[in-house]
Amino acid sequence: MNLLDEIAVSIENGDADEVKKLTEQALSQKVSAENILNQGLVAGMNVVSEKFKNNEVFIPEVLISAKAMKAGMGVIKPLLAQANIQSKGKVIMGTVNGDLHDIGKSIVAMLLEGAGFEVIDLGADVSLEKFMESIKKEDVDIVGMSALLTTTMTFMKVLIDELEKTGLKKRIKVMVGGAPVTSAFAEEIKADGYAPDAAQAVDLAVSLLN
Ligand code: B1M
Repeated sequence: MNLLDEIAVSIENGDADEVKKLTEQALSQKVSAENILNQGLVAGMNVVSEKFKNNEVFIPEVLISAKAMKAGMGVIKPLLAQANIQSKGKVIMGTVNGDLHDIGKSIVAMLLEGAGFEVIDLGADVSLEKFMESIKKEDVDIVGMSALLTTTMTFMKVLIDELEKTGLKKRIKVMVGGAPVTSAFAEEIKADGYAPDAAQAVDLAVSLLN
């Protein structure tokens, strides 16, 4: 097995120490950061993502693998910035105002990152002002909102209305998700897309930008 395959397998195994060690080893053997990213880290995370989609692994395993991926990302991130590698797109993610549930949102953010998107994770309980400030500051392609409470999912329409009012909705796609959210609700509030889980959220983000 070559080093990049070993990195991918270690991501699948959720072995952060091994991923970090192998990533450093690959760099010392002059493997490019881009190859490590695509053929090692992202390849491993893609396998986990597929298994998650097929109910072969579950949330704890995804979180452990995502943490392992982050260990490798930490090693190559400075080099990727220097190499100016094209990201798939820039996504702002947040759990909506008044809602503290951030586990699902974080999984979506990690899988998007694993798939090659640049993700700005605003965390949980994100106010309209904070969303708008970041959207205006960063040249984002997609805004992702997560909500777990029936009482907070209504915030999603508030942000979409604000994006429409400010003219930003014309160039920014909005995706929504979270346990109480449905595709019918997404359609009603004029979101561009809804995904029921993190793996499908990645597919959705890719399709929104194509
Ligand atoms: Co809360 N809680 N909680 N809670 N909590 C729920 C959501 C609830 C269904 C439990 C219940 O009553 N059966 C219920 C909501 C009822 C409703 O509104 N219909 C509830 C309640 C009522 C509350 C409080 C009000 C309780 C209280 O204080 N009385 C309170 C509210 C606090 C607040 O937010 N203001 C509260 C608090 C909490 C904790 C803080 C204790 C904790 C959250 C910890 C944290 O997140 N850091 C918590 C938890 C853990 C839960 C449950 C048990 C689990 C949620 C979770 O993490 N699921 C939940 C019950 C349940 O869902 N079974 C419950 C796992 C996670 C991976 O799934 O977030 O759905 P999920 O994400 C999925 C998909 O939805 C999708 O991908 C993810 C991965 O596949 N997805 C997206 C998510 N975001 C997406 C975005 C996308 C696309 C896909 O695009 C942008």
